[in-house]
Amino acid sequence: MSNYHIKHLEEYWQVYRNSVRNPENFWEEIAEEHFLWRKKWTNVLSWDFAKPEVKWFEGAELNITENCIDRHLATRGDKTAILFEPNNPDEETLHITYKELHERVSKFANVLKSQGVEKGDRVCIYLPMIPELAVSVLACARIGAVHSVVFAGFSSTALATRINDCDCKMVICTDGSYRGNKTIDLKGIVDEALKSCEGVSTVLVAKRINSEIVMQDGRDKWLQPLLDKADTVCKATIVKAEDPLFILYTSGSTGKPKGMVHTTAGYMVYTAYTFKNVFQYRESDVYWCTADIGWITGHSYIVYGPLANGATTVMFEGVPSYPDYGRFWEIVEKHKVTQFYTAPTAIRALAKENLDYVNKYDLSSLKVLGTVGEPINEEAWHWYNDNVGKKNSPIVDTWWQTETGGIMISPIPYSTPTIPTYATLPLPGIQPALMDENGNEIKGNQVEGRLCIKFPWPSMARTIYGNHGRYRDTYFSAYKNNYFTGDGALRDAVGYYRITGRVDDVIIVSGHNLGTAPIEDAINEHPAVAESAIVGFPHDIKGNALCGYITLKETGEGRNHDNLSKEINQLITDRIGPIAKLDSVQFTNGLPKTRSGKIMRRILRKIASKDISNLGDTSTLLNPEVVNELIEQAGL
Ligand code: 7RM
Repeated sequence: MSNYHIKHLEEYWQVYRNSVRNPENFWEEIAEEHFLWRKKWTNVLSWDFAKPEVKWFEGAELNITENCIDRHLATRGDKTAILFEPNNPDEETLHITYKELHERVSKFANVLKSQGVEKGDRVCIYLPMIPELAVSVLACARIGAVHSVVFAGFSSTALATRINDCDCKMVICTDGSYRGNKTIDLKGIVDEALKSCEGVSTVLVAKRINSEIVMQDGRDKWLQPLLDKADTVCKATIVKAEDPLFILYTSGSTGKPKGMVHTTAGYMVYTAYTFKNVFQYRESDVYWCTADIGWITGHSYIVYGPLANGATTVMFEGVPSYPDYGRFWEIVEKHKVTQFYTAPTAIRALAKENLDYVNKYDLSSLKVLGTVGEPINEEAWHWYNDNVGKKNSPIVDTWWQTETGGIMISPIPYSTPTIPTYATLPLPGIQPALMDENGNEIKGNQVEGRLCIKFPWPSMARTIYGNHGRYRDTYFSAYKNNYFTGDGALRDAVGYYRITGRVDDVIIVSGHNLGTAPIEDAINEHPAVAESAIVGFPHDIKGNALCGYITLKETGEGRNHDNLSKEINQLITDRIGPIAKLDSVQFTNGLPKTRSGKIMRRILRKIASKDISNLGDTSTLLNPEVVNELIEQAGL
């Protein structure tokens, strides 16, 4: 029997050791016992990081939607698969059972077929967080089409780039979307994008906000009438283990976005296994990940991982601040959410607000709290732990990437003792390594270096769409025979990992390597500070000096900035040392963030260096107006 469900720490270590000693046996047993295969593999793994080429479960045939839906029908047909919570709390929650999901996906898949979509074709999905998003993703998978979900907050330029890069022939969108008390004209954005996308012959439009939109004759079709006519049965198209399942774009530090290609069997096995263990999902649990399906977190841990386990997964259309800052907690209470998974940026935003918003609700259903997306600072960790978890729910700080497909380093809740800011231990099958500047592995504990992965895991991206050379150069050339993550990390005395941030966030000041995270942690301790970001800028003597961009809490507004700067530098001196003091401080109303909540330090670096001639790709910014404000403030 394989060890699919880890329940205590000794078991983790035993499973982990076994997974490293014999990775192929380890994954083969899990694959064999927990999934539905139409044909078994002939070879578990073949790999060569020099090419690079990785294949898992070669020879196997399957359909991932049979694993996520059909096989649950007999035992869980009436169980809620997707619990849809709309933007507006007055609108009704929707409970979509596995049976209903099966019918919806089948119908949608038949519509895709009727519109000429075939196995291997790329379909761009540009939808808000409504059931059609999950359903269309699964409908593509049902017929072996490759979905490319583009987050429906991206601009028309960003959308067009992504449609063209992988030659999508179809776009699926809505008339518009709700975001808090605003609506967004999604169809207008699609129309603008398609002016430069010749390959798109069909646009399927779902109605969401009932706005007046222009339908282009021959190209645009309302989804609902097509669904009404569609057959409720759609035989799953059986695909090969290494057939592509989806493409998902991730922004590079420069240049055009990278279309990461994920394949079918390995991705399914890994996301299912990690979902089960990292969230300790039990049959009657209600799991909620607040991410958007437009990000990898939503693909792996709203759709595929949970559904492969027959789970109930919440899909939330709205934002944390509407109708007020209690919305998340209201939903937790209403649906008795057991696992709650969100991002540090959301936690910090909520921590800025009155605690009454949290305390008003009964959060006692919660068993596991998760975080992902960036290093979580200590203050945010404690706020989450104290006020949401009531010191009673373990926090899983899950480190992973779009490229890794699934969670790589994370505590197993109720097994791994947690420490704030530590992602702790590698999951079974994951072999991390820390590297020094000369490309050598740093062995032992209490060391810091660049984080690599030495051995393939089932859900790793196989290539960058249309550019295998870039895939090799970006991930497999810095450290021979290793996958390079782009992150720095330290390993403490007991072997726990702490991710210190992107390696490009390391700033060398007077010859000292300073990570941005600990300095930001120190600044954030100041009671008036809401959020901060540190960047380096050229300095005649130090090489680099530090500039801090700081947003204040309501309580800090109106305070004298010179005094605040002094207090903040004193905190940094106390926590890290005078070497890490800021040479320049800019108080601001906001920090430039990507739509997935990551601070775009690249832009701050430019402003701090007083070089704004070329700000690079800003199409993924959530709040471009902040950039102008910062530029003005800096007198540039
Ligand atoms: C899942 C996701 C990947 C980058 C990654 C890190 C950072 C993500 C954590 C984290 C510290 C974490 N995919 N990151 N999780 N840093 N602790 N728990 O976010 O492709 O969008 O981003 O995000 O730098 O390389 S992603």
